[in-house]
Amino acid sequence: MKVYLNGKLVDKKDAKISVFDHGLLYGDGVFEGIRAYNCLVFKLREHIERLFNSAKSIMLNIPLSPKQMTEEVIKTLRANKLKDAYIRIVITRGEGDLGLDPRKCIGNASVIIITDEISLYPPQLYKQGLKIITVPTVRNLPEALNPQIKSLNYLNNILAKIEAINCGYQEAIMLDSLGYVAECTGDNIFVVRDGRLYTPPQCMGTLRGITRDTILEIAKRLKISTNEHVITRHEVYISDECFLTGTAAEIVPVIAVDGRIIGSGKPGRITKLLLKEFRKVTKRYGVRYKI
Ligand code: PXG
Repeated sequence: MKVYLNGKLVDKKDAKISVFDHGLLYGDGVFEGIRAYNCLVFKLREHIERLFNSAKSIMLNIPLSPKQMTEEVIKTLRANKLKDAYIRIVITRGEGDLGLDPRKCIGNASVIIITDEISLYPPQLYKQGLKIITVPTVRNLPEALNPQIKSLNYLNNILAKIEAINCGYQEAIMLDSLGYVAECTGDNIFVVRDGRLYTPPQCMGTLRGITRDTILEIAKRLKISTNEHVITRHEVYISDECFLTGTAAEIVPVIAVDGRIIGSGKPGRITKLLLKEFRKVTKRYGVRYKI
């Protein structure tokens, strides 16, 4: 496997950065998780835009233009001869001293692009659906660390994931500081009630997911009513359908939340329709490449 590291394609074993990198010492950096489907990088422009926005917000200068970043992603995919892939872009503050001050990070930010086979949830999960719970760890407050910044500091989500795993679940709902449903540890959440689609607005503790946006676009095209609206746990419990969205997971049906069975206890009709349409869309929008 070849990894892109600061302008060079290096072997996996040589893809190393300094222990003084502030990405490691403080989680000071940003990232994106992207997917390629059959030589099409799905919504690469949107992912790169979000990456640059995350970086701007933390005053991290990415030493490439968005166009160059696009080219380097494609170069890395081609070097690994991957038609289908999970792509991780990581930008770290770079090598500094043992203090927080980012000005002490000499040289450029580090740019890492890893492309790998996708590790998918097992297919039966999409047929059977997932049971999830709400966990005590609330999502980061936007006024403290805005969830729109995809920073290298994911401990908030990892703590919630640990709580879910400790209780025997794979995924968890995180609430915002007011107790409304924010999102899951690595996915956005949707509910369906009376044929209408609801998802929390991006302003509280919710990342504006690219899969989330895609589902909203598809639903509008299919004339399904969409509402970006605060959601309580009660509204999740009494929903007809519930599903999660994310680049890695795509659309995962949820069949129980905190012990309450959702709808019929099986993946819902609208969920299945949106998953089918989503898979079509992943063949259409993005940047194509040849290997
Ligand atoms: N919310 C959070 C907190 C995320 O990290 C999403 C929603 C979905 O966004 P996209 O743009 O992918 O539709 C994410 C996605 C994982 C994993 O292993 C997921 C994400 C990041 C890192 C790992 O599931 N981000």
